[in-house]
Parts: sequence; structure tokens; C-alpha cells
Amino acid sequence: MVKFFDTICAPASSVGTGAISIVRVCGPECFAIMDRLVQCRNGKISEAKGYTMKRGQFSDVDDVVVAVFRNPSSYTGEDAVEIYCHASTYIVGRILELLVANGCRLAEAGEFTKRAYLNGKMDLAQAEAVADVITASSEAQHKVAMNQLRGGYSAELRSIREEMLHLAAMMELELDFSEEDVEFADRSQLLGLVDKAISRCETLSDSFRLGNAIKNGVPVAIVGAPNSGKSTLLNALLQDERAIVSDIPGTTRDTIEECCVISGVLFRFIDTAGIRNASDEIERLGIERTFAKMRQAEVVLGVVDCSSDSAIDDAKMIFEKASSETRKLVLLCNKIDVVEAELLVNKNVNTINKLVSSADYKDINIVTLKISAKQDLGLEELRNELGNSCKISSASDNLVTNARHAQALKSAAASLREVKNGLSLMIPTDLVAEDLRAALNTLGSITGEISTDEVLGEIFGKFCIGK
Ligand SMILES: Nc1nc2c(ncn2[C@@H]2O[C@H](COP(=O)(O)OP(=O)(O)OP(=O)(O)O)[C@@H](O)[C@H]2O)c(=O)[nH]1
Ligand SMILES: [Mg+2]
Repeated sequence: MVKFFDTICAPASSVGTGAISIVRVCGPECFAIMDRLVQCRNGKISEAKGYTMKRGQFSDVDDVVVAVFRNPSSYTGEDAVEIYCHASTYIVGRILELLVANGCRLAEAGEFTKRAYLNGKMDLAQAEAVADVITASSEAQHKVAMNQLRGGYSAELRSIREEMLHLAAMMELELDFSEEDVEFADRSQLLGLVDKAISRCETLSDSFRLGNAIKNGVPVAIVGAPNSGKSTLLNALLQDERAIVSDIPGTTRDTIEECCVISGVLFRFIDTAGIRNASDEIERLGIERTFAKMRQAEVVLGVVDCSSDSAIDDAKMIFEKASSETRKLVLLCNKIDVVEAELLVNKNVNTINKLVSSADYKDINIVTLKISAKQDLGLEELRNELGNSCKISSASDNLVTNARHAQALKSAAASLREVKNGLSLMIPTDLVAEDLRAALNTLGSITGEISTDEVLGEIFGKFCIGK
């Protein structure tokens, strides 16, 4: 346990909303300071058992309830209390003032969680997950953050590190006896271990794309020819008249982004300017943005007006633009409600389905659906399709959601590839061991086995006061 000299305090709930606010205090002088400030009817706070609550008068400020935590059984591992007071900005401010006047210091951003980490209550990846759990606004975000907080992800990292340490030990052995010219572990066995570690690091770092999408909203680009019904679809999905809809082609010129939760996943829908050969400079810039959003999207919704004579050409145009970078294309045959064009709609839908199964577009992952954005037909199927494409198979799935971790995993994999090269080229083990050490250190930096004040400052500085 690290010895901290300061007793720190901070509001732990947002001030001014709700009925009750919580002020947190922890550190060596915590109970002594509370005894000076809180008059309880039955005994002192310093004499209370851990995990009990006491009611008392906080100076002349408020009637409060105090939860008592005794080291090491508290969030940070130190003696700590939580003061439950009435949620008034004045009361919370005055309580903090009195705490400071009696020897506390106002906590820095993230200082409680930093102490919890330094006291070994959680590793660095878990500490970072605390912030994600608090900001999660969808079930999927909550699920990945909780998994990380509960250490699932850290366990996977530890297991990779252990395998690498095993590898290092085998290489050391070879080093110790190198003078005697004996080969201990044969190199193919070492290579096998390195390959496995590379692939485990890469699986984790590759998961960042989806993990990041889930954390910040899965980007879904809505693209197609002008007037196909893209903005109508955006509005229908959001159940809000967010974008301007009109029968004038080229209504939407810039991209419009808006989030909503579907099947527990936060999606970020991006309505775009209709794709055509525009003469207007502003429209042309808008269409360039459409292409950029299409490349960044996790899912592309290609909208085709199936009641139009140009439907097939419009669909082909979407297929052409959906490059190999498009992970998933959902082609929406829109306007199926137009009764006067029923025959044309059916013909177009059939032709589009044939196109999709033809060899020309076999490299793109395409699903087709029939919808009417205006009449709200087929949108439930679309929502299901979107939900399925971003399903987290189980809570134990380790998705990386943190850019720092993804970067570290990539760099560890790169060092391991150097190890692999070295081993295959029969480079002396001591040189190869350098790269292995680098990989071990990089992985250790994720969970904080290896850390610097600078890195910790960077991480905890982003937290709020009171976390
Ligand atoms: N009947 C019918 N009309 C639709 C449907 N979806 C859109 N429309 C109409 O099609 C016209 C164009 O719709 P928008 O949503 O503005 O089309 P857009 O693709 O955003 O067009 P741009 O912004 O110009 O690229 C409007 O008059 C809509 O009311 C549909 O499912 N059925
Ligand atoms: Mg539009």
C-alpha cells in the first residue's frame, strides 16, 4: 500500500441536480477531520466500523449521513467517508470549504481512481474503464466498459505477457549456455510461441475499430442518388424531422450527423449529399464529403428510388463506389409504396437482387431490403440488420475501446514481428531478446505494470474531479 500524506476531498455527484449530493473524503486524517466537523448523537465517526453509516450534524451547515470505509476496504484502499447531504450548491460548497479549513486538500481530477490504481485496487486498464462506465449511454457501451472494469481484458493481456515471459525464459536459458554450444529450445518451438503472441495482440488491436465505434457511436453513412429518400430515411430512423426533405434533387448539400440507440447499440447516422455530376462548386464539395464518410463508415446504407427509371444505374453507381473498404453495404430499395409504379418497382427490385448475387459484386458484403422511408415500411428489418451487424457476441468478448491500448498492442505486435524475424534469421538470442523486452514493456504499459508519471498524469487528467 502506498502511503499518501494528504487527505483529499471532492464532490462525487454532480452538484445542483437531484435531492442528495455526495462528498467524498479519503486519506490518513479523514476520520480525525470528520470527528471535528460532524456531531453524531451516538459515538464518533472515528469509532464507527467500516461499511456502517452514521447520521449527524455537519457543523451548522446540514443534517448529513456519513458512510464509513476503513482501509483497506475502500475504493482507494485508505480510510474514507462519503457524506450524503442535501443537493444544494451552497451546502456542497460550504462542506468542502470546512473540510479544507480543517486540513483536507481538494482532490485533483481522477485522484481517487489514481490512488486506487497506485494502491493495487485495480490496474491501469481497469482504472480507465471507470471513466467509460460513467459515460456509457447505451447497453453495448456499458457492456464493453464493464467487462474491462471487471478485468476481463486485463486477464487476456496478462496471459499474453505470461506466455512471452515463458518465451523470454527459454531464450535466457539458451543465452546462459551459449558458450557451450548447446541448443536448448529448438527455434521452431520458439517461433510457434511468437506467432501465437503476435496473433493474440493483433486480434485485440483489430477489435479497436468495432470497440471504438461502439464507444463513440457506430458510423452509418446514408448514400445514394439525389432524391432517392436519404434524408427521409434519416428522419424516419431518428423519429425526428432532423433533415430537410424536398422533391428538389440536391436538397442536402453538407453531411448531417445524428445519433440514436438501436438494439442497445449507439449508431451515428450520417445523411449525405446525393451523388451526381454536380456543376455547382458547393454541391461538388458536399459530394466529396459523401465519399469520405462512406470510407469511414462501419455500415453503408445505399438508398435507391425503385420507382424511378434510373434505379438500376443508381444501384450500380452505389456498388461501384462501395470499395473494398466498405465493411457492409445494405442496399435499400426505397419507395416501394408508390402504387402507380408497382410494376417498375418489382422489376427493379428483381434486377437489383440479380445484380447483387452476380459475380461482379461478389467482393462486397451486400444485403438488400425493400423499404418505404416515407411510409415506415421495412424499417424494423433494417433496424434488426443494423443491430445484428454490431452484436457483441458475449460479455467475455474483449473489445479494445481505448486508443492508447490499441496503439500499444500494435507496437507490441511490431516488436514481436522483429523477434520472429530475428529467430528465423538465426540472429543471436541476446539481440532478439531486446525486441522481446520492448514488447513486454509495451504490453505492461496497458495495465500499468510499467508506467511513468507523465502517462499517469495524461490519463487521470482527463477524469472529472471526484472520480
Ligand atoms: N412515395 C415515397 N416518397 C418518398 C419516399 N422516401 C422519400 N420520398 C420522397 O422523395 C423526395 C426526396 O426525398 P429526400 O429524403 O429529400 O431525398 P434525398 O435522397 O435526401 O435527396 P437529396 O438530399 O436531394 O440528395 C421527397 O419528396 C420525399 O417525400 C418513400 O419511401 N416513398
Ligand atoms: Mg437529402
